[in-house]
Amino acid sequence: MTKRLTAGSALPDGVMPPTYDPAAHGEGIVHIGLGAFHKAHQAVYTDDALAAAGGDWRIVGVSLRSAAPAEELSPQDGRYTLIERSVEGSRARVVGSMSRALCLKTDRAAVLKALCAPSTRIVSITVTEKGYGLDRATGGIDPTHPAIAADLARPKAPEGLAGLLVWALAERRRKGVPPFTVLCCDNLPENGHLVRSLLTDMARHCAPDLVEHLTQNVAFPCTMVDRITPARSPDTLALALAMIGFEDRATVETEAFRQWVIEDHFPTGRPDWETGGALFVRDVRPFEEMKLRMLNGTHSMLAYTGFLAGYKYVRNVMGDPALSRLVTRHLGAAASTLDPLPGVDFGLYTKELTARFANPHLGHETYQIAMDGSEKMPQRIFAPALDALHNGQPLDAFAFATAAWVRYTVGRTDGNEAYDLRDPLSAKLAPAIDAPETAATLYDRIVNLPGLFPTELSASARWRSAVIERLGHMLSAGMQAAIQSEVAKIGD
Ligand code: CS2
Repeated sequence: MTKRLTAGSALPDGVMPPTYDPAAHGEGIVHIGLGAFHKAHQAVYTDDALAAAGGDWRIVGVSLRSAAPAEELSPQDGRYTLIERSVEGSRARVVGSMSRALCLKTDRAAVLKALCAPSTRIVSITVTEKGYGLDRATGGIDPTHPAIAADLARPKAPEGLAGLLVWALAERRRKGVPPFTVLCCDNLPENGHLVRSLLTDMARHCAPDLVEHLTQNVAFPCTMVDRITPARSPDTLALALAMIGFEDRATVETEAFRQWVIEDHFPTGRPDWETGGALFVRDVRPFEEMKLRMLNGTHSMLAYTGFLAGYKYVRNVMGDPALSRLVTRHLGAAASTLDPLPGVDFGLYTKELTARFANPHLGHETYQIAMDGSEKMPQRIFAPALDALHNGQPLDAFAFATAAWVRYTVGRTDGNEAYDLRDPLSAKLAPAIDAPETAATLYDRIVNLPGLFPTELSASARWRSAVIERLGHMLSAGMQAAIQSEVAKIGD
């Protein structure tokens, strides 16, 4: 029987082990949201920082609901193989920065203890856009979000992110322990500010005397995070076994590229993440806008069009000449809405993104990116569309992406096969309606859902007709035909 990867496993040549002794370093970070992205990104930067500069910064990984990540990692002493896949080939390294993996549901006492420990100086988060329970319209909590509702009802036994962090910050204050820094690593605009406003509102409801402490004494640096990390497949597990000679149920595959831009505001210290290439800046916002609009916006556009055109992976979309032209157009349109960013060449960034999307070794599914559109479209597509409207720039690329998303919410392919929308707003986006809708009625119903579209954008007649015309074509002629006629509009 193949042995499982552990701290004691002798790794073959060519597989990079931790170049430091992980056990000699204490814990300093609790990370909430133990998914593939954290394991491919922040945990790797921390691994590099521990190797280069040391410090007690190992990570206690926590998932809120699923026991699977901890079940995978714990028998492996927190170790896992990171496989970087690029045109140059695949490289494997074993990451040692995760000291323990826990699940709030099953290891509650240990999680709460770690959150209150004076040694915990940072709590970082990747729970995806929908995990926060944020009401976009108010910037506060969404009381209908299941975890927020549960925590409002029982604030002393929190289950969700906002309730848990408010509880932990209150406990630390009661015990005279300095607050930890809250580091949001999800693809949200001004993510630190959003989480501060979420926690402050949560505190208003369940710990009013904490509000001032939260706003005055807790740091919420904003960050831009980037590394394309597909969901693990059976092939990933087989590749890890072939590369390291041990069974690794916690392995993760990703691209070679990675980027992390962080606001340097860590009152209780931080690892030397710059040793792994992180960039510390005063204002993350322009980097964040660039990445959300160019990388993520184009991702969403190509996911809806590509999925409906029958393409499973992003790399297949890039192999379609018509779609790849629409990708280039979208990148250009998104870049035109950005203010110049000293030291960054948007043209070069476009080239890099195109090559990253085309990576022939990554199995990044269009269906994975298509998930949670209602949580992603506002910052990726509607915000730059509004800027383009203000600037008098063409709306075509954003209108096309929006039409593709609205088309996707119908939940049936052009061949009439049903698929699951996987969106927290599924019930509202695709309610049971007897008669098929026209492009106009479908669009109008969705544009009027509260909190999704900026009002100025939805009120624009130019925008409305640009979306409806394209949506009508997608519904009547199918996605393949709509792609062709969109390309014909670009000209040479
Ligand atoms: C993607 C992102 O699934 C998605 O919505 O756009 O996860 C993307 O791969 C990452 O943000 C890349 O850093």
